[in-house]
Parts: sequence; structure tokens; C-alpha cells
Amino acid sequence: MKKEKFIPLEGYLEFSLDEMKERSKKFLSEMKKRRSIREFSQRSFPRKIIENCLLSASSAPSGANRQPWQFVVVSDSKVKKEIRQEAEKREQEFYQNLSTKKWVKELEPLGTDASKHFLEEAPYLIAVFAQRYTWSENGEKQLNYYVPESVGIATGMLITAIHNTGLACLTYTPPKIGFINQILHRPTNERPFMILVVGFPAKNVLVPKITRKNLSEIVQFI
Ligand code: IYR
Repeated sequence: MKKEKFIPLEGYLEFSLDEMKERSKKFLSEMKKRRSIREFSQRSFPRKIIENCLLSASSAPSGANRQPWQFVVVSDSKVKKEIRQEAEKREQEFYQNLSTKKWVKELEPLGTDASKHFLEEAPYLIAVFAQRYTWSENGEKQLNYYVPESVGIATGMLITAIHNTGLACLTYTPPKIGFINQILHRPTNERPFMILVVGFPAKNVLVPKITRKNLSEIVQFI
């Protein structure tokens, strides 16, 4: 190990076991309040808040520390409209298509349909891209590692940061998502991962009555 390339672990804080219990409980109660919403207020907020959330996301671990994520933040109403139009075209096909009939049926409890008005109403859309490969400084093609895992973790951290900030979001994955590259002029090494719709909840917004799995359903201790 080349020790000169290492630095002391700074910023790590050890808590007492009681404090740890308390902190984990408090964080859980905060996270339990996170819900995906589909009705946004049109009220905007400073871009700096989004920038901080993105930097939190970018602190995620990644394969070989390649940080294979790229974000495009859209607040321009013309671009949002274009994304909505293209997404709704594909959603109409999805909701009418016989091959997706069973899938559409299973979505009924969520109350979703082909209308994606939130894409124009929310103040910010964050398009998340996964870089399958990048170019090194000398122009060599470099494969990235564990790309979906890395981008998935970063996106989860972004959602957590957004929630912690006091905003709400929706993880939106339009069918045949490739059109996002054309609209946002992203290169072909970037695979669109999802769109995060970010903003304040609309007044009196309703959310589906869903439950979360309990501990015994999601974990085994061995
Ligand atoms: N993209 C569609 C369908 C959809 C799919 C899943 I999986 C969801 O959890 C919700 C919706 C839509 O957004 O309506």
C-alpha cells in the first residue's frame, strides 16, 4: 500500500451507544415521512438547494471511485414541455398496449395514468444519467464499473437529501427513456437512468394508501 496517497479519516464522529440508538430512531422517523408525490406546487426555490443535494448525492460510493453519474437540472419551461410531450406519447402507448396489460393493472392502486402534468408543474426536473464508459485525459476509452449499482446509490442519496431539505420528489421512469438524450443533448455513453421530479407538494395533495414491509419480511439475521 502506497501510504503517501492516504490521509487520516477526518470528520468521523463516534457517538455513545445510547446516542446511536437515538439517532437511528430519529432518522428512521424522518425517513418514514418520505412519500413520492405526483401533484406539485409551481412554487420555485433557489438553485443552490438543488446544488447542495446534488453534491450530497455525489458523495456516494462508486465502482473504482469513477463517480459514473451525470445530472441535468431542467427548469426551462420550454424544455420541460418538450419532455412532457415526448413522455406522454410513450405513456399513452404503455397504458393502451395489450402486452403491458397485467403491469398496468398492478399499477391501479397508485392511480397513475398517461398524463404527466407534473413534468411541467414542478420547478425542477433532474435527469439522472449513468456513464457506461468515459474518456481518460489521453483520450482512451475507460469502462466504468458497477454502474447501475453506483448510480442507484447516488440517486437514493439524492432522494434522501431532497427529503431532508423539506422538498418532495417523484422517481419517474418514462417508457423508452432514450428520447431524453436527444432533448438534453447528452452523448451516447450516457444511459438515462430516471427523472427526479422535485418541488413542494401541491396543497392538499393525496398519496396512495400503501404500507411498507415490516422488518421480519425484509431481513433475516443469521
Ligand atoms: N411509467 C409509467 C408506469 C409506471 C410504472 C411503475 I413500475 C410505477 O411504479 C409507476 C408507474 C408511469 O409513470 O405512469
